Amino acid sequence: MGGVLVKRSLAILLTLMLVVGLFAGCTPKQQTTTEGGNTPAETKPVEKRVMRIGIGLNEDHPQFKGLEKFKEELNKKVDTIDVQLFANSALGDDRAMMEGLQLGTQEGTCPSTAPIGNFVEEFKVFDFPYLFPDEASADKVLDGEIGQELLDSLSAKGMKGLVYWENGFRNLTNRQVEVRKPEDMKGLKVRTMENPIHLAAFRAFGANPTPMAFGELFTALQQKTVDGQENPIATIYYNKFYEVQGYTTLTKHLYSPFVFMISQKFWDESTPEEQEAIMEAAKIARDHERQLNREANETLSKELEANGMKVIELTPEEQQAFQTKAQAIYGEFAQGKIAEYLDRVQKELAK
Ligand code: KDG
Repeated sequence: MGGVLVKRSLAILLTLMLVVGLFAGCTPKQQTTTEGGNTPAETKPVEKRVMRIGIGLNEDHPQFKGLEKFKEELNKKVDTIDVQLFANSALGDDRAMMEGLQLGTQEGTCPSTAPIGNFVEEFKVFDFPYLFPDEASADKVLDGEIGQELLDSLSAKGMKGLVYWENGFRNLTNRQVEVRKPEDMKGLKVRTMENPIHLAAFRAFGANPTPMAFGELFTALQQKTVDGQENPIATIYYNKFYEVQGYTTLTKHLYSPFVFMISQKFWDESTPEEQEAIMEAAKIARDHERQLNREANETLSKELEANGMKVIELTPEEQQAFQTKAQAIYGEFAQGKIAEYLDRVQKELAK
């Protein structure tokens, strides 16, 4: 009798061990690390959170290289975040991606500051043409107190502004006219970003501006829906605008910053160690991206010419004519909080 009981207990125990063993084998999200490539040395469950980051530019652009750097640096510091990168507006245009951050459908993006003004009004301070004379002045303001205050203001809108990267000084391209003075732009249909100050500036120059998502731009230029557009040299080159545009005029009418941002939700759900790692990686990537972008903007004019474009360098007097036209719109947009920020930026630059 006793023998039968012992046998039954043993059978139950064996069955239980088998079931537990089977389930353990099926447990998902297990990362097996092997030492020497032979036997599993350690089995530890790794809960990775996905961070999808989208941009409008393509994989060749310094902005994407910056994202790759961010991913590499973050991976060195933490193994709990799975960074996935999407170029070419695959997740939408700048505005849609910021809305994606708010809705939780994506975790990161890096828009130009121009469309951010539609979410936080004060960001429009960066849209005044000819505000920054050079990159060093922009760095000083963006990486200083004013830049930080503006980044912090994004949190209330569900976005965590990490740091500023660089898009750069924007220049005009068009299909048919050698533009040297504002009058040459008369009636030219120019695509701008979605921003009222940019639209007003191009109207003041004499053009006929129209806002459009970046993802639609190449086709619009190709199909002649618009005659021209404005972007930094790196974008003109890496997006092959020379295939559909004949002229680049180095108007340098606006320094365009990028804001590298993630959703506030992702940030809040991160541990202090992850937050520190995200911030450090974002800064290393910023320095890398700025360096690559500056090199590109310096050297790629020649490549545009090699690809058949005429690149027009303006004399200081010609440049001044654009600047004078742009100055006329300052009063209309420098109102309330934007005026306060503009005043602070100008004082900082004068120091
Ligand atoms: O990835 C950034 C782009 O989405 C966009 O900001 C580029 O300058 C740009 C433009 O003209 O739309």
